[in-house]
Amino acid sequence: MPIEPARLEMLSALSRKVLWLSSWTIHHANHLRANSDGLKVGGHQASSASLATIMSALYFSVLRPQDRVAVKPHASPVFHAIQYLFGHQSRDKLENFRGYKGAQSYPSRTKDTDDVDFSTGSVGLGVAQTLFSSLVQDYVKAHGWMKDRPEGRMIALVGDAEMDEGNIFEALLEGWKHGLRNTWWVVDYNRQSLDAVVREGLWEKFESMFRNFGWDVVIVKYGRLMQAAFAEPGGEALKRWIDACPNAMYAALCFQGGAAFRRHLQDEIGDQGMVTQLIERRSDDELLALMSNLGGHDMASMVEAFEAVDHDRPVCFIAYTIKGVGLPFQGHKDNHAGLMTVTQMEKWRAAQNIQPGHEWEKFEGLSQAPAALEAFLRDAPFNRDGRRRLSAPVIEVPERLSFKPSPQMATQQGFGLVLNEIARGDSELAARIVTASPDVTVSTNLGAWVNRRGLFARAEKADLFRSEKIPSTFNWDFSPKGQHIELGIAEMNLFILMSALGLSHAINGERLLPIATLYDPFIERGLDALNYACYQDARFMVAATPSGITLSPEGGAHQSIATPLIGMAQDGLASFEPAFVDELAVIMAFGFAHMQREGGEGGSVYLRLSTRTIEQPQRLMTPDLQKGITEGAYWLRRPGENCEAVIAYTGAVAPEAIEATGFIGESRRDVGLLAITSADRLHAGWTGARQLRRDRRGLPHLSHIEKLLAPLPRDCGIVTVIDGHPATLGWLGSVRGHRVEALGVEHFGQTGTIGDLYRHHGIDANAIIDAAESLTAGAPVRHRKMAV
Ligand SMILES: Cc1ncc(C[n+]2csc(CCOP(=O)(O)OP(=O)(O)O)c2C)c(N)n1
Ligand SMILES: [Mg+2]
Repeated sequence: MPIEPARLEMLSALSRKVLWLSSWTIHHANHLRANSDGLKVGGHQASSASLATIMSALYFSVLRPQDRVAVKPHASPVFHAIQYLFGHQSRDKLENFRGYKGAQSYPSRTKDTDDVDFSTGSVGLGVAQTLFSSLVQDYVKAHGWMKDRPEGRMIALVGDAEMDEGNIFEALLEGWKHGLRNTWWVVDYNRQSLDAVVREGLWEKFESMFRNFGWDVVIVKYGRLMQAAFAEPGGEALKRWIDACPNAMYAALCFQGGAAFRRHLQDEIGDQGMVTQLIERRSDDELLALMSNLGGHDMASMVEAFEAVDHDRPVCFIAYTIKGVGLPFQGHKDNHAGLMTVTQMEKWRAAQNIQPGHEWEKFEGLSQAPAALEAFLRDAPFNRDGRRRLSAPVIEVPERLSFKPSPQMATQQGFGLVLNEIARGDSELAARIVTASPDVTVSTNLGAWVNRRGLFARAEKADLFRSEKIPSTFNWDFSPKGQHIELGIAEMNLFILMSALGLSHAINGERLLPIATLYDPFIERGLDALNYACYQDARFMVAATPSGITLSPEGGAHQSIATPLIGMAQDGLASFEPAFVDELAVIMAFGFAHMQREGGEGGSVYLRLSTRTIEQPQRLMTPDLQKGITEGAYWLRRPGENCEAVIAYTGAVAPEAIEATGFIGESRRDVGLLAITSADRLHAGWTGARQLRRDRRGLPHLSHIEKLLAPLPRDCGIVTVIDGHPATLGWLGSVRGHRVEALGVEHFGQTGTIGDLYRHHGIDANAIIDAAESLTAGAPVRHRKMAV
């Protein structure tokens, strides 16, 4: 349906204002902000301008409150300008764009205050997140939790060069497998990347690819002026010329202006009567206006294209645009970091009837009545429900999670056992857990959980092996009530799905407790997505297993060395590496609660687990022990007053640490054994305590690790040992000034038995004994472990 003229007029006026405000925001940050440190910020004016019309069409007219948008990183100023017009963004924050506590360079859910749906910045991730958010919405709906809330559309505004990011393709395939709905991707087809002009004919590749994955494709190439001109005599020839013009040439002519277009058209089309007249009828300015009237800059074309969609199939819009449209560097291949000069800005300001000093006035220079514009904004469907960020009650977590114990177990096995116990019950916790795994469901011990809770799909699909009565350990039935989402082997997808699931409370108003399982080394494959999930404060649990060189026979390729450091360094992620299953059960209970804590208190959880079967301690889980486990450490053998050496270990090397402690104890007066369940929480506690003390707020505050190490004499040595990078625990010596020998793995591994590899990398009992010996005075330790 053609858009009504009155609405079109309002939208066009607001879109001009958005272009102005977004450009002014950047200009202000670069040229006018007081106390500027002299750094130019660049990088936004041209890239933002591309999307001013499309985003105005969406936010001021097409979007509904339940729709969620991932905005291309460099369109952040456009987003903020729109929110400013809505009254959701302050002038102060715009004036302070990219400054301390100002509006963010790239839209940020957590740092911005104007209702960003998805944080973007690392190109590609936000795009895929819309797809997974749509799957999550389907999950919530299939489980009967949508109530009367309407389905939202998940929309991404995508740069054309952004489409190079591989994670987008991975997501497309996954979306196809799951019958994706309600997803729109709008490609800003300005045919420019950061460095240069993109390849010819890219749109055809996009079109066939999207269609191949079951998407509708809508190409919005020509604006209304163009369409009208094509209908004039000679218009066909003009259209042919536009279609044949190479991207770089079109961009260059947009930069050069109307006279250049005229020269080129005349040279290339020659004197062909009607088309020549068509061109001659227009002044240089009119000709430029015509040639830059691509679909993505034409409000009517965009609104009509969006509103024509009357189904829930996924749609890719390819909207032709000009990078930097309307600005002096439009189309220039170097314009990504281009900034308008003060003189250019002055000229543009005057041309728009904006008086000096009135640059931030919302409706300055527009001919429409301010009250009418105000009313139009107020009545925008997008604003109908007020606050769009939802919340959900906390799901109760039992104080303790149980599992069926055995004397010998591995933490990976324990993880499966704990989940199996949860799955057997009918708690709210059990109902809200949703698991996902990139083709390693069974090999990470999720099998028992999946057998009980089933796989998720919108349509029922029975396990054929079961219906054919062929014996199989696993029940692979799909249903809308299933609680496991099986993914293909793409760890990026796994973490983006975690991000989408882990924001369900805020997006769908229904809390989910997502758990991902994967092999520990492949965390690195999905690391940027994991980082972004944490950055936008999504809440989930990652069980990564097997880890380290302990998976020994599987070889060097699957061994993870850096992941303990990643776990420590990743903001928003509390990482744990328990040695025993009773510790793991405590950590998982803590984790489910931690995932639901508000604000800076909570976060996501990373469990680095192992397939190594080790002897389990038979002990009572006291509150003290529980507290030690969640805070990161406890004494497995408490040191006496004259302690000479402490062995501090993490994870699967527990048997070596225990054994070495026994040997050292024969020759040293007093040896302590410190079990470290979370280097991350210990370190964070220590940093936090120092900060508190510096702030001098309240009484002197000691962190958990400071308290644990306090009784040690000054000359006591500490040997740390972990199947991971030694720096993970190496810092322990700085806590109270003890000498440390940090053992760990620093090189890609060999294949072999655990014994071979621990010896090779120097994390076996004898290496621990050697290290303790070198740190302490006295005769050599009498006994060593015999080679087997
Ligand atoms: C993962 C990642 N790599 C690199 C960048 C740096 N970068 C920002 S935008 C951009 C490309 C811009 O091209 P396009 O997506 O077409 O957007 P346009 O500026 O044309 O609107 C690049 C390489 C980034 N933000 N994220
Ligand atoms: Mg581009």
